[in-house]
Amino acid sequence: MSLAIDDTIVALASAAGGSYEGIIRVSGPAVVEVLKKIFDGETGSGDLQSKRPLVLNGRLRLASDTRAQEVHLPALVYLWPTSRSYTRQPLAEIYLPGSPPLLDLAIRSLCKCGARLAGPGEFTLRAFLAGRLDLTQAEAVLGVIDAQDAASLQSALTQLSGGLSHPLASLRNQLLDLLAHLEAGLDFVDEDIEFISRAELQQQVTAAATKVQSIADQLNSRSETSTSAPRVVLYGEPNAGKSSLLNALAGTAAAIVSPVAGTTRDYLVRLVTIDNQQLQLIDTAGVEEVSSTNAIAADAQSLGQSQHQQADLQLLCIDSSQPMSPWSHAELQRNSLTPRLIIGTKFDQTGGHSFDLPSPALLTSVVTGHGLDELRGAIITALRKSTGEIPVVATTALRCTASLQAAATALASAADLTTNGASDEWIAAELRLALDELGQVIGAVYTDDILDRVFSRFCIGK
Ligand SMILES: Nc1nc2c(ncn2[C@@H]2O[C@H](COP(=O)(O)OP(=O)(O)OP(=O)(O)O)[C@@H](O)[C@H]2O)c(=O)[nH]1
Ligand SMILES: [Mg+2]
Repeated sequence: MSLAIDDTIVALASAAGGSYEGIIRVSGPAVVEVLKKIFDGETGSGDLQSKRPLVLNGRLRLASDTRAQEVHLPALVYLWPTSRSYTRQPLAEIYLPGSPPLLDLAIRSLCKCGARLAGPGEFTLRAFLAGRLDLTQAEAVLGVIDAQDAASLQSALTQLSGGLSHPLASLRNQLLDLLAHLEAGLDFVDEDIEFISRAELQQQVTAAATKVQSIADQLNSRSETSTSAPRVVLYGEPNAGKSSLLNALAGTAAAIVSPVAGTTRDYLVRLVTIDNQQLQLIDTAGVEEVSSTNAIAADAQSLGQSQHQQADLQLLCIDSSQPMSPWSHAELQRNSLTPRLIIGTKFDQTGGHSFDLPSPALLTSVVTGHGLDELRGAIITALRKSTGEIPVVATTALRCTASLQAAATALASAADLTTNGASDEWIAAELRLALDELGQVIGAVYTDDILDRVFSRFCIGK
């Protein structure tokens, strides 16, 4: 990967293959000179100091390999002639008829005029090197391009607008201030001048440690799941109506439903999209005491249990047409760390009066459809609350979890050292470690290896 930014790069920016229009992007100090050699056109309106590009209408003159005469192509050029561009250097986007051989010829001609072919992600790399984006935002650009559904697009856009960078950058600034105080104190150690009180130091370091740990935990839970769709697990006693509810929400008869208690023996996963959010809806075997001689039932119980533990959201199903069982009573009392919704099923059989369910229970019926829309809404609201405030794209979670955890650990030990009256030097060393790790996340500290990992996944032209 080339970190040079003083040559001028060119690449196809639109999707490969034939189309009505193709876009070629050129960036570098020589953009204007390169264009002058090959483009005839009039300068449209535009203000050099504006962030808006100049719009040039004209023709591109290309020397054909097969024909003696030049090929003249109608072209529209958007030109950012100063540093007010994506890459913070002169940049042009050339709109041409989208024929692959013509676009190819245009790119080769631009190379003959002084540009060179760009590598993968090199435009975004330049934006990063110029300080326009940090690394998490560069990854978000890729997240936007790769987004498969509205939810992942939303995460990528939030990250692009600084969702992860802003809290991390302000944390780094705060830690840099603390470090400066400590280091100033070290310089005057003989005079016994204190630049920051121990109590203040302890309070700030502990707060930073907690914050970084919580971000690390969020990223960690994100990178562990193989699919980004959150897991919503239906559970409850046999015959409570779990499989019926799965079928109703999934809109297909995926799970077997029957009046025989203990119908579901396995677990069943269905991908469901509600309000543009994709989720995995998981049906489990009804919870019951099973004798150790019934191996299938025992297996069903342990499979259900493990799904239940891995849930992002649990849906406790209780038959609202029956008096509440001791199991349901006990289950309702149990504190659950995982967010949970309580659903009173079979509402159509209650004659409008369900048994004594607690008030936040949602009453549903798969026969009349009662409460199903409310349930869909409640699932989405609960998931948005439970998946944390900072959405991140999966590649960032994978790249940064270890760094954030290392930063959190260093800060926790800095907090311990402060409490135990250790010397400022030790505390400063831990702070430096944390700063270095946080710097790697946003790219304030980077190595070629880190840049390679981030940008090699990009396609050429981005
Ligand atoms: N009237 C009515 N019957 C329902 C409703 N939901 C489920 N049932 C019936 O209740 C019985 C049990 O439903 P299932 O969906 O199989 O229950 P389950 O919780 O999956 O049961 P197990 O798999 O055995 O744990 C079936 O006969 C369903 O037709 C409902 O909303 N209204
Ligand atoms: Mg079932």
